[in-house]
Amino acid sequence: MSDLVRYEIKDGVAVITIDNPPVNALSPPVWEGIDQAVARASADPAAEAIVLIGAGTTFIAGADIKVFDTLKTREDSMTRSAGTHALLKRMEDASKPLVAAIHGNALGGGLEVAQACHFRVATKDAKVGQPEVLLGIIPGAGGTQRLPRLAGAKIALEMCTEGKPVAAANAQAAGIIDHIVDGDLLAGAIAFAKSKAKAREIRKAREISLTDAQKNAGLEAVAAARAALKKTAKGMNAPHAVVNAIEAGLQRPFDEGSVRERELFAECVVSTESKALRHLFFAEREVAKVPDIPKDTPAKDVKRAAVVGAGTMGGGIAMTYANAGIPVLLKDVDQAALDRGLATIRRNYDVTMSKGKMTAEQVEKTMALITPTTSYDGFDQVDIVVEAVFENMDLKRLTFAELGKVTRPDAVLASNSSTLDIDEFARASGRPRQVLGHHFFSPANVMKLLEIVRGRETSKDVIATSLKLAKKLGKVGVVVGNCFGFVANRMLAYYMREAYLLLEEGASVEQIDRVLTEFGLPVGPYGMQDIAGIDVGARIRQYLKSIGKTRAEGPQSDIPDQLFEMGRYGQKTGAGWYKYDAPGSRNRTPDPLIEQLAEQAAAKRGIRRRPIADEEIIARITTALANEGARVLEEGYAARASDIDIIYAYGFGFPRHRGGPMFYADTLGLDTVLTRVQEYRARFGDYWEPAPLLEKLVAEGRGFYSDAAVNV
Ligand code: 3H9
Repeated sequence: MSDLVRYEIKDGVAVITIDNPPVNALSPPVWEGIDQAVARASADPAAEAIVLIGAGTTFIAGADIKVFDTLKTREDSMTRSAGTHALLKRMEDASKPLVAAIHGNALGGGLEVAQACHFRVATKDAKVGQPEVLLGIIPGAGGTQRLPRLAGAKIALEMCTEGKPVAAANAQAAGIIDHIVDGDLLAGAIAFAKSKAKAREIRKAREISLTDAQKNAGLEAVAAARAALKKTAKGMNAPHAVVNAIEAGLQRPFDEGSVRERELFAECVVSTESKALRHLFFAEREVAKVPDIPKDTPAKDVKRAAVVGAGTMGGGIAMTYANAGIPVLLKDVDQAALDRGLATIRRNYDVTMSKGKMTAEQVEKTMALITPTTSYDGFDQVDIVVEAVFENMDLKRLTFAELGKVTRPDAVLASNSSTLDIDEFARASGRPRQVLGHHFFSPANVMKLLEIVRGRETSKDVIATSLKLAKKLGKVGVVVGNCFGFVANRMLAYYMREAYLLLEEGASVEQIDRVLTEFGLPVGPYGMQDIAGIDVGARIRQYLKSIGKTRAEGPQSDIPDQLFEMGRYGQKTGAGWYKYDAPGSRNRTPDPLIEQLAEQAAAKRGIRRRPIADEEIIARITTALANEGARVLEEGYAARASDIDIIYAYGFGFPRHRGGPMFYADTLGLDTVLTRVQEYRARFGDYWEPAPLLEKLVAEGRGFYSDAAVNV
């Protein structure tokens, strides 16, 4: 038997322990070990029942995701799944009660293994789920067939299409878990198994037959799920595939439904969508491993924090700390500014409460962690200060000089600047080793990305502390270098440049936004600007002009500044790239004025506006991102292409099923991307210049991801 699966007899029960750290993933030897152990227990006269349990902190977090890379074709997958299905049937046919004892997580294949057991017991803090859809696949080990039989189609559909884990108590109410164990899980599971042996009770999920009424209700739930996915799963296949598999299970006998599941799983596992999502799964875990920051670098536990500036960003950052249970001082220059900031925070929490995501008591408790102040009193007690004052170099320098005096020498001093040079603040503070950027994305309490910007002298401890803190704050922290705009906004400038130029050349604001949302972005570039505020970008441009810089190479459109001068700041003023019903409203309509401005801009540039195909919009915008991403990489401002993909997935909602701008470029083939850059250079001018890294990779026949398993 494999070392990863142990077998022992305890109190007359065969205990099978899966011990494959860190999460007991089902690699082929684990599957094999479980199969052999169950067969042995069935034949073992010393065992009256069988318990399957996980060693360490969890039951089973699913199939080993890396193994999917070895499935190159649908046929590979069909063969492998047929083996897995047969194995689970053998388990289910065990001659003695077989009980899954669940703690931590039973996810994906882990929950499917548990469903093939006769009973499931769990600790009260355990969670169960079918998150496969988040990896672009569907449950492939019988989950689409057994789960609806155990929990009903409606719950199965919810769990399989959303992928969210379910708490033990809810899983018990749904019929997935039979018993919650209070106290020692193994002892409770053994006692439960013995009671079932005594009662000679064995329950096979695959043999549960649904009544006609249950089937009909299930088919109604299928139709409702399909309708909902039209909105939520645009451009994705796996959520639809999982509905089809569950539907097949409602219409056909178990074995036939299982064949359909295998077919659908096989289509999904070799798809680009799944490769992209698997890529992001590992990329997200990779970001925390910074090449020159060893794992044992001391990282401080942040227990108290302060935020300077109670504006939109500062308030959102204070909420982020409070939400994580960290007391935070929130400083602004006067009481009026603080009152405004706190009122916004209160409004945000009220919205959360109205959605049922927080109780009134939780809101009060969380808000009590935010202490407003107009002075630096108490700053000598905090482990970190996040500066979120107005984006102005002099003001920020002054703030850092003050922070250098009022905080402890070991306090981390972070700036939320989105564009300014971190090293300038570091110098001003007099403690450059303690200074770095913590670039949050708006709204800071919602967006998961945190760019951790490394200054010239930032110490490794401060970076390690920031990475640990990001996790505690529920953010994905990505370490980036201190270039202009860092990584996210530097690349965004090229994305926006193309969006503006496409408008001037003949596309409309509505077309560009529609094409990009169809591509999978939550909002197009113009809608995004109207939300973020056209004034924000305009003020940054004004500042850059004053120091002789621009955000991106090439021609710059005047239209954004024209809108700014007209006071059209976006949603908040009731007009921007679109017209809105009223200031603050989201109800928008196209505005013919923008067409006029585009006509004027085109005339000024001496170009004739033309109809632009949707494909050109996607091609230009994604090529601009990949080309600039390549520059960021070769200049060393991002450690890995996958860090850029994470930044775009979490910072701008780049469609996850496309894997991020760098992965997407690889799916097209970098030769195609390079050809496009060359073609655009010939058509539009020298500002389209291939990044040397792009040329080098193409010459070497490589992609951004040299690992062939990731390449598609
Ligand atoms: C599936 O089951 C398909 C089935 O239908 C069967 C078909 C036949 N495989 O996240 P963490 C690694 S699909 C391989 O940092 P946490 C992870 O990469 C699967 N590796 O910990 C990391 O490695 P490293 C369905 C895995 O405590 C380490 O474990 N299941 C897997 O924050 C720690 O992970 C899922 O989608 C895996 N399945 O969160 C669940 N899982 O240290 C995926 C983890 O080298 N997993 N690793 O960076 C999770 O959601 C989280 O890992 C979990 C723990 C919640 C379990």
